[in-house]
Amino acid sequence: VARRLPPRFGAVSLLRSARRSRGLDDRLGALGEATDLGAGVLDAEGLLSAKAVVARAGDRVGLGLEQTVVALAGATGSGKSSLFNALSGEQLSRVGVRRPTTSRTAASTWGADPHRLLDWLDVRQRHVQPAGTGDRLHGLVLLDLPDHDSTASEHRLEVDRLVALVDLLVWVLDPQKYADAAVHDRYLRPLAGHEGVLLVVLNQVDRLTGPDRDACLIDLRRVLVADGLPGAAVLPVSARTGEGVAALREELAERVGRREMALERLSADVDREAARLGVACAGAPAALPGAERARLVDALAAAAGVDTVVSAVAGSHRHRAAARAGWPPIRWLRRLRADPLRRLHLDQAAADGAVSRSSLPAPSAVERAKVATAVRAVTDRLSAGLPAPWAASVHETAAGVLPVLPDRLDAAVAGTDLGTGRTPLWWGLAGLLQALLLTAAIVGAGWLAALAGLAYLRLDEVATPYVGRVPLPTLLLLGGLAGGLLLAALARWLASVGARRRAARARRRLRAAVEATTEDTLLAPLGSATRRYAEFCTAVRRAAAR
Ligand SMILES: Nc1nc2c(ncn2[C@@H]2O[C@H](COP(=O)(O)OP(=O)(O)OP(=O)(O)O)[C@@H](O)[C@H]2O)c(=O)[nH]1
Ligand SMILES: [Mg+2]
Repeated sequence: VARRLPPRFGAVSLLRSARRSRGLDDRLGALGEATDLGAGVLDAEGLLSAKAVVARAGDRVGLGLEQTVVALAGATGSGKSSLFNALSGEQLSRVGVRRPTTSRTAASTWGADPHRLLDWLDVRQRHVQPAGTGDRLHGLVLLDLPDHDSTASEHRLEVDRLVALVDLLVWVLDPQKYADAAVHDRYLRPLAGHEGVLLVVLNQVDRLTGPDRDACLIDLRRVLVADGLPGAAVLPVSARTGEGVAALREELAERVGRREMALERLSADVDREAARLGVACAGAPAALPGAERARLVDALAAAAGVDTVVSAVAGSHRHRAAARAGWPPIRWLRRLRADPLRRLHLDQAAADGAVSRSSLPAPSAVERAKVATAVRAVTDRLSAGLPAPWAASVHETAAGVLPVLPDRLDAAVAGTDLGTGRTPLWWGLAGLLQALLLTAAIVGAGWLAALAGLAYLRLDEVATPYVGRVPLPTLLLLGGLAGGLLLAALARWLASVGARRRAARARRRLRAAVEATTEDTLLAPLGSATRRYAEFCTAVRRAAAR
């Protein structure tokens, strides 16, 4: 292989091109990443062309860098086929007076087996130069394209297809049509800044006198500067007289020998796509201020019925305290009423996992509106600095979450341990005391009834024990009743103190649960939508960095 390589092509060049290829590899990887991150957010068509560049680069590099594909492109009659023949040293392409002449791309190749590459390019008409001819052009795959400005539309399609694939473009212009808008707008301006992958040939200079030729070249340069191609190489050539053909061959030999045209071309494509995607990268995502976050959690907590649950916790505590330590004769009245927590399906049975959905009333219209407003405020804030498509994707994420939010919040509330499981010790003691006091009262009452019965029946009175000046049965009855009522009042007061404490604890826990749900269900997806934007822009910057 070394023997067949052009003399300039040494180890240094090989190393350099390996480094370049690695750099390009990284940039292509980044471009691929950017298209993945932009999928579903950015316009699909814009992403498609970036994806195509990544795919094409893989194919092209896979075919090896030993060969360089050069296309002769230009308007009909500019002399592409004439130049193709001149460079090939043979009449390979038909040169005609009927326009257009060339309708199918032809290839002329020097060195290495070109067939895999030409298969990929889908060029059928092939001429392989015999070994030994034009050693300086070793590795050149020269294509003679149809005209781009053809009356035959398939010509233009073929030109566009190949212009996207080749490594180096040689634009063949002629003195009459060199400034045609068609070629400059459509093909040259998009290469702005990438003069390295372009050669401009002014053909048919034999038809111009000396001063005209200079004027024409100066004007052509002016047009190229306007195209954004001030550094483009311009070669005056005549395919007819052979003038400038040697210089063109030399220029081609030099570029083909570098074996970097393919990488340079792909690199230019990556630049173009990265610049296009980068347009959607102005601005940075904003952070969410704490106050706004708190306002959101407040609104969601209200909509989730936290207040209702908290007052039910307090009510349930008082209810159960009264049922255990209240005045026994009226306890049954208590039992007729349901525990406020059970009514919401948030009693102990629910906490044990038996119930996964509460029976909290659905949020009111006002609460729902408040939730929507708070979510919109947060979404607006997070998407404020983002370009339109990314801001829209943040809003879309929020819109997707909004409908599931009530159920998630309800589940969070239903799953919160409200701390109502433990019953205070004094309830049992007070209950026992209430039983004793009631028993005393009943005994006293029975005793007094017995005494009254004896008196009614005029039987002898049994001696009644006294405590001080009060008869014992009377003391038992009145003391039992008064003690029971007093104890019930005391229990009621204690229960209301406990209820307040428990309500406060339940509120803390519920708020924490709502906050966690807000974070998981809403803020995390919104965060990943904005993070995706940041990652996209990082990838685009990596793709653009040479
Ligand atoms: N005077 C002059 N005529 C030329 C030159 N090069 C080509 N021609 C003539 O220009 C005409 C068109 O040449 P082609 O080589 O067929 O042009 P082409 O660009 O391949 O045209 P299409 O295949 O139709 O796209 C022919 O008559 C050529 O003889 C040149 O350098 N000087
Ligand atoms: Mg032709």
